[in-house]
Amino acid sequence: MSSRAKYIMIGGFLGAGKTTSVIRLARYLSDQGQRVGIIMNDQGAGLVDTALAEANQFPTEEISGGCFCCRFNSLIEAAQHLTDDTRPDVIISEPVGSCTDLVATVSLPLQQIYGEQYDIAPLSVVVDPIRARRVLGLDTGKKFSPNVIYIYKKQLEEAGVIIINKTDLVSAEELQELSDALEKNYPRAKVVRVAARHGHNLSTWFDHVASTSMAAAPTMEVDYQLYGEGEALLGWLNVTAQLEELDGNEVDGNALLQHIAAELRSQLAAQGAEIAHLKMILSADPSGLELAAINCTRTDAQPELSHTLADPIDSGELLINLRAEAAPEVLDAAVSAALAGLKTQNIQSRTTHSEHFRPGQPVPTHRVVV
Ligand SMILES: Nc1nc2c(ncn2[C@@H]2O[C@H](COP(=O)(O)OP(=O)(O)O)[C@@H](O)[C@H]2O)c(=O)[nH]1
Ligand SMILES: [Mg+2]
Repeated sequence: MSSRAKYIMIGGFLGAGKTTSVIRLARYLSDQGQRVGIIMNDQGAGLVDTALAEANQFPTEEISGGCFCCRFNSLIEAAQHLTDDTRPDVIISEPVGSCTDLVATVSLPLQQIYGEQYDIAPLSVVVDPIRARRVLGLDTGKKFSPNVIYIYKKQLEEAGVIIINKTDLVSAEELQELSDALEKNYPRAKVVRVAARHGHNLSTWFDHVASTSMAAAPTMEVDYQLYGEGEALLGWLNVTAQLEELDGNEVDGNALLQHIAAELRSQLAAQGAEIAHLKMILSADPSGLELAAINCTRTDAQPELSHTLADPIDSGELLINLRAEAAPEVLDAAVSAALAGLKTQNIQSRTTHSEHFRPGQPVPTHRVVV
């Protein structure tokens, strides 16, 4: 085996299934005896994804407060930390779901500057089939604004592999139609179909990225003004709160998460805000190993628990990451109201971290033009 670490980046829009896939791939490769490290990236701090990767006990670094492309040196430092700690054979990274131009600003600079240390895999771009069908005009339904869709399509354009995830959510005909449209519009990419959460059909994709290096291709054109405007339409919110049942009675943490998600969803729907990804974790203990997690990836989708707590709790830490097409203040108001409303259930919420913002204009550290 080469002494270079493999660098595998799994991109795709918010909510597509990147984190689920990153954790699946980490497990797949570590079962084959490879040492794996993970790098998570987000615009804010306090990440549900990092907590999930750590709960799976993989060495994980988090780059927060900006994306890989704009914080390239932080990415190198994170990779170096992993190398110092565990000498991984493979580094799997998840970029921010509203980022594009990753080949020119991350993969190629890594290859050109650090090519002796890293072997760069083709860029994977994961899509949710319901979202992708709407974006490609195969279905009607609530969509993002054109500038956000510009980013979505740019993500597809630079993909080496397009992964249609969540195949369990659409019919065989819908899947075929989407797959045909993707192959026609993005002929450079290999298109695969998986259900990451269920572990279906992952090995073709995983073996491909683990064994192949990124192919040379002309740099994609990107209008950074449109891209920046698209990102700025998305509001981001991260909140951490300590929850406590005031009489010390135990409550069902899974039902509590579902209640908070339903409240948030109905408030955002009333504001016409399209949810890109709402994810929340309720941890029962400081180790972060016992947790419940819930996700909602469209305003018209039901929130779903992906991890559940086995036992009732009398207190816990709630982590909320919300990304939606709405002003950040709208997200903050919805979350504040949902948390204050817990009083009716005799639950006190004390916020310990709170930030809401729009991502700033992307200014990549490097941009390699081929
Ligand atoms: N139905 C279904 N849901 C999935 C599948 N893979 C992931 N999800 C769900 O999609 C949501 C978003 O997943 P996540 O990995 O956090 O997406 P990310 O934002 O791209 O990192 C979570 O609720 C996942 O459980 C799948 O194969 N089928
Ligand atoms: Mg994620």
